[in-house]
Amino acid sequence: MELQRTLILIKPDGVERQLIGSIIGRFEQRGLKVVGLKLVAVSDELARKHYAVHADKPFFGPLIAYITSSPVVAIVLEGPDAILAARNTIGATKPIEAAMGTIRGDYGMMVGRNLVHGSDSVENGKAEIELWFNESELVSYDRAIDGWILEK
Ligand code: D4T
Repeated sequence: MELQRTLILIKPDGVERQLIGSIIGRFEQRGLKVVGLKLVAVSDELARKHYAVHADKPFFGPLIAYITSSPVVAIVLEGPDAILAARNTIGATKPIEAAMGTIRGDYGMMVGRNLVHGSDSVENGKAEIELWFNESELVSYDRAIDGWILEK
């Protein structure tokens, strides 16, 4: 297994429905480590950069309106195969198709209100973490000592 990082966003519906703690809890209980965490009021520019791959899709306009409608929680998680572990914890894109026990399966119904984003590849994860976080906002987790390393 490869040690990876993934960018997680708790989207506006998750924040508005006061599910921040429950959602972060799912990842923590699974064993993924939080190495970055902040509340972000998303600008139109940041939203468009994050979802650039969907720029020509019919749902792009509503998607940008949705992600900029309330603050989001941006999180960097680290762990073995973190990309796949997080995506399996989140569940299928359409909540109606997501398995029970996943975040989307347990809390959602609508694809346009699907609660959480998780990076879909190591490469995209790196680019997304760079887009949302400065290096100084991230800490490292040392599995050998089972603790976070704080560089001051
Ligand atoms: P994100 O990127 O938010 O983690 O979602 P997924 O990785 O699971 O799914 P995606 O990239 O295909 O979709 C991005 C985003 O667009 C919304 N969406 C998607 C939508 O509103 N209508 C649609 O038909 C699809 C496919 C939901 C997630």
